[in-house]
Amino acid sequence: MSQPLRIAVLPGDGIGKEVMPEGLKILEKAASQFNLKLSFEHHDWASCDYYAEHGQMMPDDWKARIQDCQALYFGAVGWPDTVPDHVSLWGSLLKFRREFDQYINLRPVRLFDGVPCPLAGRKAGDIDFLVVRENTEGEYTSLGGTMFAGTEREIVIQESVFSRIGTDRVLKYAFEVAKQRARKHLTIATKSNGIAISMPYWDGRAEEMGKNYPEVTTDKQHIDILSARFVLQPDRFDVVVASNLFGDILSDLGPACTGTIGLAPSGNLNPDRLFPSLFEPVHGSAPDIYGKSVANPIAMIWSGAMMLEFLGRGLPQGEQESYLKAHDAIVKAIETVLASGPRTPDLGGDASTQQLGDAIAALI
Ligand code: GGG
Repeated sequence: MSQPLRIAVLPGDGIGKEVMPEGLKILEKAASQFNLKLSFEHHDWASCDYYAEHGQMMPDDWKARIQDCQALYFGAVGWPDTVPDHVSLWGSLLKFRREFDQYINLRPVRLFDGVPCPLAGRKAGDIDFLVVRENTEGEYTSLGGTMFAGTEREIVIQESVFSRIGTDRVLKYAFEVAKQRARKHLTIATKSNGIAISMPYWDGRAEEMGKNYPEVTTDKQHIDILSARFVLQPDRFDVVVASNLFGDILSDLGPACTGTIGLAPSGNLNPDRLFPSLFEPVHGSAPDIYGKSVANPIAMIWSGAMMLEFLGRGLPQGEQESYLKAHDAIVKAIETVLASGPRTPDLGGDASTQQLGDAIAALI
């Protein structure tokens, strides 16, 4: 039998600290029910509280502390009252994504039975797609600078980076994922009319990559109309591949169209190397609701299920099944609770974060 899977637990900031215990509650229940071998290692850094004490988001040896873990289970980052958002993000989450080369950010978008949909006439099953977000380059770079600061001639430049390797690998992954799905359709998010160097390049690489996947149909949509169609015609999407910034925006907009961003999970993955990957809710630290125990824990819990599935697939054949079953059981429990169980305020109910976590745990 393999060694226990080592999981670094990093709640981070704000509601990350409230939803994390619910995520762990579910993982521990799943581990006992399905005989999984999980070992949790708890860390209080990668947080603005840590910054307040140490003047940086993470200890100098952060990488050594976690690089032998198979996954990072991450809550949320950001507390703008004390640390500017770009400092907290670049000092933690973006370091993980880059240093561990987690070049895929996989973000499922799904309308569940029982969740009031803000789009008229949609029911469960109508919206079920994946956003594949490029996760290590694109518009998220620290390349650029300022000249003549503080004067009338002030200039601020920030570069985007679209490397051939970076572009091809995210497109390849998106085509592979689309190929395995029933509809086999990939939408390529672009803005090649306005962003006239990097986006035509992105489109051209997509066209080239598509030649290897004749079974996958594609369409290319400018990000503005694509966003409108997320709202007006979400059922037309199957897999959407997008650059770092476009993917970030789409993967908040998509879940908002399915009722609440409080459900949206994500996996930051390196599909070639498998470990360490990072699983986190799409939502941030939500300072406005922190401390009230009203945050929806489902995004954190579903991210945990994604983690079990991803890690399970990396295990020897005989050990995979229990991890995949645990994933399915957690998703089923989420479906059941959303259909008829307690609800947090974002879903129109008055249940607490803990009550929702308890209800899901009871079904596993
Ligand atoms: N749990 C995710 C989180 O804390 N996100 C904060 C955020 O602003 N992320 C930006 C990004 O994913 O690019």
